[in-house]
Amino acid sequence: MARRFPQHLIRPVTSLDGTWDFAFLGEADTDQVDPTGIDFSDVMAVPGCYDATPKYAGRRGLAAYRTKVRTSAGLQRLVFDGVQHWCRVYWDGELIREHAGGFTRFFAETESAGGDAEIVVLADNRFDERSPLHMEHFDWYAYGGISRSVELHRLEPLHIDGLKIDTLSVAERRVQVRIDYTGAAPGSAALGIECDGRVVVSEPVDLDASGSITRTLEIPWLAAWSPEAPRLSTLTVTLGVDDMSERFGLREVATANGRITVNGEPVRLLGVNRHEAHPQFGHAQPEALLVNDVQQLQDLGANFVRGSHYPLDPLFLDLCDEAGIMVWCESIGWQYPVEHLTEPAFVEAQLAHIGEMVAASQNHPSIILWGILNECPSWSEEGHPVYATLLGRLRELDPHRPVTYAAINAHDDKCFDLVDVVSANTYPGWYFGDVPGVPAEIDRISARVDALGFADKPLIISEIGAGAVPGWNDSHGSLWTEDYQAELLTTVVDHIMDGQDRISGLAIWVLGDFKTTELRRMALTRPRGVNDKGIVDEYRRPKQAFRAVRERFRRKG
Ligand code: ADA
Repeated sequence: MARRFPQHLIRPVTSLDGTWDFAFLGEADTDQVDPTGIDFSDVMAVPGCYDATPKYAGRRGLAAYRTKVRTSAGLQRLVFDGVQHWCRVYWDGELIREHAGGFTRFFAETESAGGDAEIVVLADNRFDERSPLHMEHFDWYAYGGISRSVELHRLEPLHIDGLKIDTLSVAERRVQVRIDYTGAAPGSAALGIECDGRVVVSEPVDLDASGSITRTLEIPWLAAWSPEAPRLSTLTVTLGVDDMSERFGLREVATANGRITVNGEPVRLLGVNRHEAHPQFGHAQPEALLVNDVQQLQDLGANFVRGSHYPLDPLFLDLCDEAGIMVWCESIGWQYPVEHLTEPAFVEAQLAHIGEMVAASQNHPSIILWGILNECPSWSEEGHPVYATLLGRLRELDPHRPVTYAAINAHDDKCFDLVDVVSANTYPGWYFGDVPGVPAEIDRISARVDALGFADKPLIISEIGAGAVPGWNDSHGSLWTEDYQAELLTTVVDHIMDGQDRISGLAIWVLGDFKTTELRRMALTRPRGVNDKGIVDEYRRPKQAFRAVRERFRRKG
């Protein structure tokens, strides 16, 4: 995978990134497709999104990818970092995995006798009941394809499935390490744990049916991770003859007295929302682009980014860990209707997706907040139990990070009792009111949240912004001009930085422009078919607002 450190030095791993055989099957009925009989007449980059390429731009339907591998006999694990947005995986014609969700890592496993094998992936970007997490009305274009890296791992019968490192105490440099494994129980194996190349544990362990080993360790040379000094450590586990490494940072996140704290210090989050989209690559984010985005966040003076509205690329998170940029990482969602939100199949799919999100991202110290369901019916009575279930699962999986969601209407929300941090999206001066009214609306939200009884919870303005057609200005400072957007955002930033103490965080909507759904109703309010509330355009060229916000973030930060 494109990461900033190797995860396996012993386990044989082959990157399958490259150019795969490809066929666009369009409206084909997936159940009728014989994976061994496909006419692969084309090629496609992996990672990549087929419907972002000139030949298949905008096409919805089934697509087939094929590659060949040579393996030694034994258990094989294909690791997919993300396939959009529903897929089936075949190994030599045999179905070994089905997956929905797009933005999360999953495995496909099989036993092989060794030798040459053919892998076929059927990827589908249509909106139907197999993909309950995706809906066509979302305000972003849902690209299809194998959008993140793919690897082949040769597994030993006893192998590590996951490694979770939690800070228990920064002051005492104490962490808890959980190793999830499969195989060889009952029995025993040699366990080794090294941190930054120094041995911490070397002992035999008994393996049992629980499939996990937990150790609490005090590691005296660990230094705290903070946004100002983002120090990282690498922990390597060997179990039998398998290994896995993870990078982590010693840090505690909490909430106290209406503030988010990192290592006990209150932090003020200043940043932007960010979509993983590009006109030429869709959701596949080349390394150069991820480096670009992080550089741009740093240039802006931002210390915070909200991953809107789905789990983020693992390399982007690595880069945020290194840059000390704090991250809100959320599950996929955008204004699901109540009937959809309360469907048992949808809730099950969200739970699986949340599990995958946490498993893939939990060791990144940059992630200081987990979120769910952007602008969904947290305003409804029916929504409350669903929010309780999903946020409850997040807390169960990770009791060490605060949880939140972005409310569409903070004045009338019914689920703030369930979160650690209250977050409100609002568009004064854009969808309602005018620029001079912006500070008052922010104050009204703060007052309302307090009046609802949540004055002790930190409050984030999780979206606020205005559209600006890149390069467009007129002498009136009209809507859609860069002037108007810059004026609105400077009003927001000045008020939050100088006039308001209640707000703990600001995520401007949005870092970069991005293509939205082709649905007419939405496209008609999105010039160029693009959500152009970016402070840089879709090719990351700064608009006037970028410079105006930068000046303030830098001065005030
Ligand atoms: C909402 C939503 C964003 C985007 C934004 C907008 O707040 O959460 O995804 O659609 O509105 O541009 O209108």
